[in-house]
Amino acid sequence: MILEQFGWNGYFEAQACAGIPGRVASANHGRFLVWTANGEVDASVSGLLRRSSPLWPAVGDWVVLREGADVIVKVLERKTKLSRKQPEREVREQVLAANVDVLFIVSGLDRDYNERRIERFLVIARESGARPVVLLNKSDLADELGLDLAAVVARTAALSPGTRVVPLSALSDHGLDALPELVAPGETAALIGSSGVGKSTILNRLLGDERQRTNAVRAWDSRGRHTTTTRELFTMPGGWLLMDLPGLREVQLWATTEDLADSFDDIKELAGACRFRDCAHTGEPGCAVGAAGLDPARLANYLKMQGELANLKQKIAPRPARDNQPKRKMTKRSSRPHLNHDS
Ligand SMILES: Nc1nc2c(ncn2[C@@H]2O[C@H](COP(=O)(O)OP(=O)(O)O)[C@@H](O)[C@H]2O)c(=O)[nH]1
Ligand SMILES: [Mg+2]
Ligand SMILES: [Zn+2]
Repeated sequence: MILEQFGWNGYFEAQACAGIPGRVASANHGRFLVWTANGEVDASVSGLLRRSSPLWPAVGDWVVLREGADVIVKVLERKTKLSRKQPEREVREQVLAANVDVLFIVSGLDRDYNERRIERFLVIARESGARPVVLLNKSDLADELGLDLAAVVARTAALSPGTRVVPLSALSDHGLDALPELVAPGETAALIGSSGVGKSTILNRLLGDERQRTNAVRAWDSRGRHTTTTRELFTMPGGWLLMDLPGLREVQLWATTEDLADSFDDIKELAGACRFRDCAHTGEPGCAVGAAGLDPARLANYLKMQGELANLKQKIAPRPARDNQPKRKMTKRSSRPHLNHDS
């Protein structure tokens, strides 16, 4: 069955309902390129879904189209969901991608390499439910940059014990063979990282002959005008799928403090031995975390993200209703979020 080539499985089958199932291969200003068993459809979202559903389709989503119309009437429950806090003042979740099984966190070994950013992406991955793999691209530049590649790999691996770190060079094809082995047929992987780290180059190399498929595709904008957009989801030789996400330099967390703690196993374990149960690990007497001699930058990054998440939790906590307060004037909601390029 062709849908299986797009990642369809029992999890989604169990939710199927009347209509035509399809997978969102790209999302662009309220228009969605949807793969169905009968081919590609350029779809919009039904008025009812727009008004009533908290789920707005994201790339990777399985959706249901109304029979005979290019309209999405339902978004199936997601297996995993990659989110960040929308980079605006409003405290809202932005789903970057849905149903990703493996998250390739890509760094360039040139100026982009930043352990703190990798730690942040690891928390995002933890929250999403996808298995993270760290890719250190542009290994061909290591000599030129005076880097000891093995040492950088070891340092990166120490950020998250158990997480695979793969050095590679998309330019010279070196190390790329490791990637397909990390994703089972029918599974979906996604490439995330700053702009310029080589995500599209990696995708093109893995596609081989089919590399022209990364070219822009024709699509329609929200006013029905013809535009071009970039496809985001690709079927790969070997039967897996790969998603190329736009460059994200800044990722504000949309996660819980538990996701953070799980992502920093070392700190979590040490914290159990702190004298005070609510120790903040900022110089308290008997602090086992402070005494352990961790990399201060790693601890500082942990504490920074912890502060960010505490703040987020406070902001999204529902405020107690007060009947005697004057009703707030309704303000027009901004249009639904779409994935914007940050860098
Ligand atoms: N030296 C070197 N350059 C690379 C490598 N991979 C990608 N690049 C270059 O990095 C630049 C950005 O690549 P691109 O794939 O567009 O990055 P993206 O923004 O993450 O999609 C391009 O000029 C690529 O040729 C690599 O392995 N080694
Ligand atoms: Mg790109
Ligand atoms: Zn402590």
